[in-house]
Amino acid sequence: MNIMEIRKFLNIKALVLAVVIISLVACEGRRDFAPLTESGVAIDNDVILLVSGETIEVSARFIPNIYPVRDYLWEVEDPSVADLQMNDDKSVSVTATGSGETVLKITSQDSDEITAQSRLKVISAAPIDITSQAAIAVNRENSNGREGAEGSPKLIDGDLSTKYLSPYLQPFYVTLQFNEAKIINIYQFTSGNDAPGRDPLNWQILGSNDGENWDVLDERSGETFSSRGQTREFYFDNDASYTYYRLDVINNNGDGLFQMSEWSVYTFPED
Ligand SMILES: [Ca+2]
Repeated sequence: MNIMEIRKFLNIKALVLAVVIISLVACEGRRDFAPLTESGVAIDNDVILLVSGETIEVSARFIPNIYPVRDYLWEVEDPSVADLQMNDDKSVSVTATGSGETVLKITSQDSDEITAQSRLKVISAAPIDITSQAAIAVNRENSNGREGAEGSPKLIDGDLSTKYLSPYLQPFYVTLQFNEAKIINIYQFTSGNDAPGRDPLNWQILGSNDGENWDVLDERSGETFSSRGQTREFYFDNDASYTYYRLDVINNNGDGLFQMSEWSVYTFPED
């Protein structure tokens, strides 16, 4: 390198340095937006139901939907009901230990206002299927009659491969009657083997002790089944016992027929 070349090199270095300094200053001046952090958190389940001894993973959803920047703490109000194990991805593993009801809560450690909670209900043993104790009645029977291959008793025969099929016209309801009043807390629906348009879409579950006066116990809308023969479970709050439970199918999924393979109902064990 001769002297001219060295001078040229030094000048270039000075020029590069100047550009870098100017750029940094300019950037600093432009940085008038806050870095993106979560402004909210949500838990999708309103109620989480567990049998004592079970573990499930619960994830929070952050708003906006970014990888969370803040630190979070998961807690249960009553630690005798469940143990928590926090995971690196900010989810939590919840292990039911006792029984009863408590609140599961996630809170940002930077801000008390960024918080969400779910009810956590723990039952001491598995729910009990009492479907076989019920008699079924419908207001729309299969065209081949109650005892036909797709008559209404096929809805509660415990066999997922048989179904109840009938014309769908409003009003449309199916009633289960028990010999003595029962408290039902959970039900399952199993979709039919074909034609998703015949599935229930919007419905209510009602309870009665005289078959005339009904209390609405659960209401669902826009529920769909992602596959044929799929069993979906629904939990609802109920402390009252009823001899009649009724399913009102407010809308099916658009077909002129209704079908479902199974409707089963469950009660909680006595603690
Ligand atoms: Ca069946």
